[in-house]
Amino acid sequence: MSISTKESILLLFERPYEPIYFPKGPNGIVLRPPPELLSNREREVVDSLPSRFGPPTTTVAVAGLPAEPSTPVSLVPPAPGEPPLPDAILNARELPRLANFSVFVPWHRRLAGGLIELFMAAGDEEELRSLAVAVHGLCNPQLFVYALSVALLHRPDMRDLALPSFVSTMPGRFLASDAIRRAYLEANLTDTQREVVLIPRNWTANDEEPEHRLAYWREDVGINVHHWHWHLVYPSQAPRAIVQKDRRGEMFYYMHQQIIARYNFERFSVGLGRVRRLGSFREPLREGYYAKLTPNIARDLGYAGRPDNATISNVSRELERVFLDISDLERWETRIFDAIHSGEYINARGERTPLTEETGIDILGDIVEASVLTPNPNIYGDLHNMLHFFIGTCHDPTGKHQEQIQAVTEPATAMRDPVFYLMHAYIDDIFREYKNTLQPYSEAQLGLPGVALTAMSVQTSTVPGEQAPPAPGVLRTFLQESDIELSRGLDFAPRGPTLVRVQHLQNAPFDYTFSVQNATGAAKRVTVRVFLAPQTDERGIPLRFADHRNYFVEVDKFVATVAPGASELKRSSAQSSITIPWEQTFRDVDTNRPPDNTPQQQDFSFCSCGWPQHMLLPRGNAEGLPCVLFAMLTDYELDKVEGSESQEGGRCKAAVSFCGLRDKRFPDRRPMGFPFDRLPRNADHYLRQFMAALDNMRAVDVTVQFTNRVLLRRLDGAAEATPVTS
Ligand code: CUO
Repeated sequence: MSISTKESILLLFERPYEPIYFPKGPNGIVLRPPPELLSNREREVVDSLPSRFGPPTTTVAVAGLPAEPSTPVSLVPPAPGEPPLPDAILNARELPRLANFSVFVPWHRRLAGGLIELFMAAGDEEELRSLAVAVHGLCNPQLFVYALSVALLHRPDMRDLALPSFVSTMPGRFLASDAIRRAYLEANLTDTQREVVLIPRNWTANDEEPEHRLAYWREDVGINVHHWHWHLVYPSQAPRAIVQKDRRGEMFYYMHQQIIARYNFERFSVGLGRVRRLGSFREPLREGYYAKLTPNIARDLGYAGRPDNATISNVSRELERVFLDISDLERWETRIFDAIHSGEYINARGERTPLTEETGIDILGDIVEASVLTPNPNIYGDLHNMLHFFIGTCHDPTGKHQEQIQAVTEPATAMRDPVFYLMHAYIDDIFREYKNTLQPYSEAQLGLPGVALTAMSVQTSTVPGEQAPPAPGVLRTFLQESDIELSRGLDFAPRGPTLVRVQHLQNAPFDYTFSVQNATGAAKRVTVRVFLAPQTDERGIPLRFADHRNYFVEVDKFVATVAPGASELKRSSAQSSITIPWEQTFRDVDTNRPPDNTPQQQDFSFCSCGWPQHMLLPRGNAEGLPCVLFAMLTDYELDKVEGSESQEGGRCKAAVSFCGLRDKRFPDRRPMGFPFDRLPRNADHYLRQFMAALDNMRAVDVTVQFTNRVLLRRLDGAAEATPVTS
């Protein structure tokens, strides 16, 4: 069996804790590193491998590091018997192989940034593979997977590669450790004896903890994969060309703001109030959390838990090289608020520079996050990343117990912890404070003369197992069980398919119909913006627009042409600009990969960024949660961005609103979240008054009704008619 150089690079994601020279892939390919990268003992092991695993079909000899690499090699002379290695690898070797890696840790970010730069600079596929093999063999596997993933997503020559789902590569970050342990037991059985491993319910807490009502949402594998993937597409430290994506800081603000809005919507669905905002760095964190995940399968060191009412302390952890005080966070916060209220920030040269209406939110996003784009790290520090770290080490702030970080300190797991939402609600509040300093939108900015949205409706398709479709305006959710293949991530286990079954929220597909009256006398291109929000607050009291706007979640945004006169636009929920289908989130690259050199193969990797389709809607409740569906038509001529005309982001289903378009500018000139990102002109107004004089907007009442039935996923992805339980 032959394998291309490129495809053999993907094999490096498989079972990342196993030594590099173990057989990989369904065909047992062995990537054999050059002898100088192996110790004497390893060389002996490599020679004995064919008899240990049965004959591998192919051994691929990987070239040594180039004598004159495209990347700078270390100036430090190698130790006796060691090959000369690039600086980035020498530095990365200082992170212990079995430590947990996180991009929220500045030292880890620097190590990753160095490796990404190294991988990006490799002259060709062969050189990239040699470097990747060297890093795989010598460095921390979590760091390796992160850095190589970012590089493969951004190298032009690798864009047709389909990265495997991270759930299958590193299942310990996404699935309960108990299920992983049972998967190991199953993996030891023959193919016919193996059974699907069921993920236990109520694994992380019980109903005594009110926040546990939302565990189904926070611990959803799909939203956690989305968050991890988003941080891969938007790394905070890497070569500048990768970090400096169009409106990156604004995207950081908007994507996370939408997560908070969605979380609050979900809270209302289960009868909880809006999420509490972290008010002070010194207050007790009522919400404890025990993730029960073992991200590092080779070593039984799970993420640490956090008891109820923990408080953060000054941090002095040699383990991650972080030495900071709470007063540092407070100083950064004060300076950020100074910038917001004075309308000026201090740039790298120490000059006061205006935060303009055009780019202010983007710069503020860079400052608050903070990525390498932050204009003045001495002044503004590293507020958001360090909050993840301070909270996530509050159980052992000096590291004297040698305890691991908590789940909240790593993007792949942070969204599982209730404290993530307190913390990001606080971050969101900073951005809102800034947005509140901007002029409210005028009618001219909000309107679209001559074009009216005269009616809007939604029709949900028949829920499997029911006789008729729901009434118009009723959106439907239920539970579903789906299987995920894990064997690529079960280091040291026997090979062969091993499945786990997860239970998750799902929604029935639905279609929108928009009736449009175009009196301009000519065809008109419009952007259609569609949002959903709860009708009232948690107590059932109508929300004034100034507050209501914070609960609107984007469900779609698309461009359409409306003919003169009356016409209808149709759109299906599956086309949403924020979501990707289940298959893209959990892609099994061995069985679902598009044929080589086909259009479908292009951009396949980038396609994995997006909110999962099964989480498009909030859960709702049994009676039907009263919601408002809002749509707005705007003039595409004013929205469009040169060079980003295509909404579809290449040849895959793109989640443009959350992930942008690959190598293009963000395809909508308006502020992200428009028109809900600013205060209204009249603070006392409600949504209907905000819309009153504007024919291009419409809001209709809908409900989201949840049925507590579990349906099984058919092989074609649809839900089975027969429920597993009812
Ligand atoms: Cu995504 Cu704080 O940035 O979690």
